[in-house]
Amino acid sequence: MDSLLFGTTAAATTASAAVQRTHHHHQPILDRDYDVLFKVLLIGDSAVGKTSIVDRYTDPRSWNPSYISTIGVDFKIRSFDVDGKRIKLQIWDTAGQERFRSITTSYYRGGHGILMIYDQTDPKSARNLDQVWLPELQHHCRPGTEMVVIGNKADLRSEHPASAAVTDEIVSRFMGKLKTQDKIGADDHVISTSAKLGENVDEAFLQLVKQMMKTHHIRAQEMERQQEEKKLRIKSSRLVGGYGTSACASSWAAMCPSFCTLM
Ligand SMILES: Nc1nc2c(ncn2[C@@H]2O[C@H](COP(=O)(O)OP(=O)(O)OP(=O)(O)O)[C@@H](O)[C@H]2O)c(=O)[nH]1
Ligand SMILES: [Mg+2]
Repeated sequence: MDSLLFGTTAAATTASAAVQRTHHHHQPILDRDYDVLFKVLLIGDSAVGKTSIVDRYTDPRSWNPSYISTIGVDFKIRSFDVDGKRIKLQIWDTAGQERFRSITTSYYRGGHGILMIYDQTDPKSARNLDQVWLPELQHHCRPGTEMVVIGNKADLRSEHPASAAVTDEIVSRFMGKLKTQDKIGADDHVISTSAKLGENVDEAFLQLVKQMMKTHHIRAQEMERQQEEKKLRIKSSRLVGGYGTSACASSWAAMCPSFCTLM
């Protein structure tokens, strides 16, 4: 009787430990504070206002008129809801200075979306979209990375009308090129922001989120389809005794490597 009791208790303890382990194993997924995680990168020449834009976006009251050049990469977070889904943005604010290039480009690969930024009164920053930033992006980003072009410092246009006109000209040629190469949609246009006045900053991020959501949605559907196929394969493999599940799972992960970060 004693041993039976003892046995039962021991079994119960083991079972509850197993439950706890299972529970513990699943906890990080249940406790996560988002449905979708997007990694967003800001790129563009030094001093175009990347850090000012991120600061405005993550803290609406922030504005710093003095220029403190970013060293390497900075990192900020903002979460919000879209269509009942909790979206979390991991924002990587890269340094524009060339000496940090090897550090900053190592972040491109993990990005789901890119904000490409120039200064509306600095023709050189616009020329470099084509000469520096697009090649960097093509070289280091995953295919399918979403992109939005931002013209910052809209508030300075009236002070520098001549350079603003030259910059506009360069950018419209660049946008034309992106469209013909299908890098952006036919209706996509430059978003004009002023980090100083806090104008259009939220809209710029929202535009990118919309584009990333579309891609995400397509990926999610594709995953569901593949999962269904996998179930069918497992069923049929039980019948014929073929296919290992783990082989299916790993080829599935290889086909969609970025999905772990999305879901
Ligand atoms: N007038 C005006 N000034 C701006 C605006 N955005 C940024 N600035 C100023 O431009 C300077 C450079 O801004 P940052 O945000 O540091 O530029 P950055 O692109 O992060 O530069 P790096 O970190 O070197 O790549 C700072 O003095 C900002 O205050 C804007 O919309 N209007
Ligand atoms: Mg910066």
